Amino acid sequence: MKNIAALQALLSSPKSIAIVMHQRPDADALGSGLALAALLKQQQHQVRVIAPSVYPAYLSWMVGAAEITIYAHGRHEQVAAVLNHAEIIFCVDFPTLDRIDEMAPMVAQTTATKVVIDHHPTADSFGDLVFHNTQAAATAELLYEMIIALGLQSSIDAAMADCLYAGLMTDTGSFKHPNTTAQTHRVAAQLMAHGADVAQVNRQVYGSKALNSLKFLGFALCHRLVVYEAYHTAYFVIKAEDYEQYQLQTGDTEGLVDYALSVQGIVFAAIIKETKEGIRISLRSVGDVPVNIWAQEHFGGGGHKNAAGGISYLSLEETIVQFEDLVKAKQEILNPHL
Ligand SMILES: [Mn+2]
Repeated sequence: MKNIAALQALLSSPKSIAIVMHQRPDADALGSGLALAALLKQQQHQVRVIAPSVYPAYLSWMVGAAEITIYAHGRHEQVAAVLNHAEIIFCVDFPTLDRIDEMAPMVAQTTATKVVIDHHPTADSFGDLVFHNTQAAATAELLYEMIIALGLQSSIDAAMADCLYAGLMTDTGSFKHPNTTAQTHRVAAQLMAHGADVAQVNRQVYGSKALNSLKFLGFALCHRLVVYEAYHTAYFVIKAEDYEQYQLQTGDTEGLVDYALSVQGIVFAAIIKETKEGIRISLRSVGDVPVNIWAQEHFGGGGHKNAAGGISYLSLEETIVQFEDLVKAKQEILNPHL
């Protein structure tokens, strides 16, 4: 594996290490970051894990989650101190620094060796040592391969295996998205051999929903779903008042977009969400509908070919118009038979 000898050399003596994941971390970012932290701690490194913003409550079972420093919780100075003190900064599950928002300049200006571990398509990767593989279904898959290449497989315990398995499971939609490969299944099998409790991870991630979030799902399907059959497109518009009415927490709209994509004949789905930071857009597609390019072109974002996101600073109404214009402009891709 390219760069692995350099990483091995870097880690050959105890170091002060910061692990940074993307904002609003998902199970892959969090699971990979925490598994890496546990591994490095075993190797006598001093490790701190930083998240730009809060992680979903259904991931709080992950080993070390409680010790994560969350920048958005007023920990600006603490985060700056950790980053400035670090000799190595691992950047996990994001390809460009804008994914860590306000923390971007703080990471960029440090003298630490930046090690990127990621699987998102990108034109310009940053970092001194880059482990980047868009064929990996999840960062967790790539990280597992790195651990093997480093010769540290015997260090993987059940708690770490659970974290990595959660990343694999969620980034593949439970091993059903087209990013799922034979290698993904091999890594999953290895993680089970290392003690990953598949039923328990499933239950914690998918089977521990707050009742209000399920009621919200019913409401959103009845009142917030728009289906454009002619364009093979379906999307949800989630208003700020919906968050309040259903007391939604971070992660409560996770997976909602898949319901739009599961409608018969739909190849393009979206959630348009009113948030404090702006109008967040999540895009999903099936087949040859490149939503990462559309997210980049129209909403300043990016991601994978079939799963991407971005943000709009227009009003909700204007963003919906912009989205509908996009759908119309792409009608030949969305409906080759029009
Ligand atoms: Mn990922």
